[in-house]
Amino acid sequence: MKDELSNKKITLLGMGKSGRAAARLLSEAGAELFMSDSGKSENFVSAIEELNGMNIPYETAGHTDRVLEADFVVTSPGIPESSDVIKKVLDSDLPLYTELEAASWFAAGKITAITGSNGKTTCTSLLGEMMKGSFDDVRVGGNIGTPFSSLVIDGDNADTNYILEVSSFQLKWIKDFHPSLATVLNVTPDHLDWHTDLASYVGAKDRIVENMTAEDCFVYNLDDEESTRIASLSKSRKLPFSVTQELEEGCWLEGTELKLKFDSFDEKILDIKDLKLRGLHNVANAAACMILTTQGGASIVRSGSALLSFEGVEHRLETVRMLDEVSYVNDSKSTNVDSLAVALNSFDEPLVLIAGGRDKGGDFNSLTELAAKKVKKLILIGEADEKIAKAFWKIKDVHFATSMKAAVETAVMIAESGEVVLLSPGCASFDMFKNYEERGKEFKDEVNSYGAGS
Ligand code: UMA
Repeated sequence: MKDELSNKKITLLGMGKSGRAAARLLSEAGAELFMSDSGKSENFVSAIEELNGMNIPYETAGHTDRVLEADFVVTSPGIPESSDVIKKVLDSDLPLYTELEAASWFAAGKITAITGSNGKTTCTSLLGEMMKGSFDDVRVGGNIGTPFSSLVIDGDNADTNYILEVSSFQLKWIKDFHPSLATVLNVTPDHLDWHTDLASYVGAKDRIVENMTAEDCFVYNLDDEESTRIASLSKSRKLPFSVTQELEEGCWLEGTELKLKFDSFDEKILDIKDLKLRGLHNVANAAACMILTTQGGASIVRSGSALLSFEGVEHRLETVRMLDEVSYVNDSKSTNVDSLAVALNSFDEPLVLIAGGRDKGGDFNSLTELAAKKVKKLILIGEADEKIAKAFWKIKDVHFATSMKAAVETAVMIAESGEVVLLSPGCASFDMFKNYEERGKEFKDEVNSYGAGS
C-alpha cells in the first residue's frame, strides 16, 4: 500500500496528534490530502500553521461532503463510530482506515501489539523497558501517547521493534495491520460511549489476531474468558498466562513465584514480593510481558531485571506522597468500572476513595459489595457523582466536591493515620479536565502543595 500512495486522494479526519502525524507521513509519501475536524479553528493554531506549510487544505468546525471527495478516508481514533461523519463515510462505500493501519503500511520492523480493557499502558511501557535491555531500536507508542505514524516516519528496518498500545478505536477499521506478537490482556465493558454497542467493542478487540499467521504468537490470559476466546480465533501460536492456575506451558504464578515454561525455557523468573508494582493484576501484566519479551527474542535475564526495577507508569496506582501517615495514590488512568475494581483490589488498607467524572455507561452496581468492603470514606466528583453514590449506598461516609482542590481538601480533613487516599475515578475525565493526565496532575499538585508554606 505504501508504494501506491503517490497522488492518492486521502481525507484525514481529526486534527489531533494522530491526524497531524498521519498528515506528515502520508504527505511525504506523495498523497493528496484533505483534513477535516469538527472542532473550532482557534483550537488548531499550530496545526493550521503546519498544514499551510505542507500545502494541505483543511476544514474546521464541521465535516462537509468534501470529506467524500477521496480514494479513501483515514480517521483519528477519537471519532466515534456512531458520529455522523463516520456514518457518512461508511454509507459512501469509501474504504475507511485508522491512523494505526496507515502507519503500519510503512513499518518494516516487528510489531508487538498490546490491547485489553485494563493494564495495556503499564504493559506497553514495561515491555518497552524489557526489550530495550536487549535491542538497540525499540520504539514505544500507539494509544500510550506517540502516534504510530510518528514512530515510522524516519524509516526503519527489519530489526526495529515496535511496542504498541492499541485501543479498540484504533483496531476498529484495520485491514492489513499485522502484529507478529500480540496480547489481549482482558476484556470488560468499556467505551460504550464510542462504540455502538458491546459487540462492536469486543469485535474491535477480536481484530487484533485477524492477520496473524502460524509464524506469529498470541499471548492470552487464561483467567479471562474473552482473552481466551480471542485466542481460539487466532491462527498463530498461542501461549497463555495465569495468576490462578499452574500451567504446562506459558507463564504463571505458583505460590509467590512467577514461572515461565515453553520451548527451551523452564525458569523461575522472580518472587513477586520483590516487584515494585502493586497488585495481582500487575503480576498478570508481568506474566504477559515475560512471554512477549522472550518470544520477541530478548534475554530473559535482562527482561527480568527490567521487571524488578519497573516502578509503574504515571497516573496508574502512582504513590504521590505520605502526609500525616496517610498515603496519597494517583490512579487517574482508571477511566472505567473495571479499572476502579482493580484499584480497590490492590489495597488492604482502608481507603478514602475519590471517584467520579464522565460516565461511560459503566455498571457501578457491580462494585457495591467490593466498595463497601474496601472504602471507608467516599468523595465524589463530576457528572457521575450521584450515580456512583446510589450504587455505593452501603458506604455511609460520603462527600461531594466540585473541584479537585475541594476533593483533596476534604480527603486531607477526613483521612486518618494508616488510610490510603486513592484517586481512582472509574470514569472519563472530560467533564472537568482536558484528559486523565491533567486530572492526575491536578490531584498530584494539590496533594504535593498541601501544607506548603503553613
Ligand atoms: N473530532 C472530529 N470529529 C468528531 C469527533 C472528534 O473531527 O466527530 C476531532 C476533535 O475535534 C479533535 C480530534 O478529532 O481535534 C481528536 O482526535 P483524537 O481524539 O483521536 O485525538 P488524538 O490527539 O489523535 O489522540 C489519539 C488517542 N485518543 C483517543 O483515542 C480518544 C490517544 O489516546 C492516543 O494517545 C493518540 O491518538 C496517539 O495514538 C488517548 C485515549 O484516551 C490517551 N485513548 C483511549 C483510552 O486510553 O481509554 C482509547
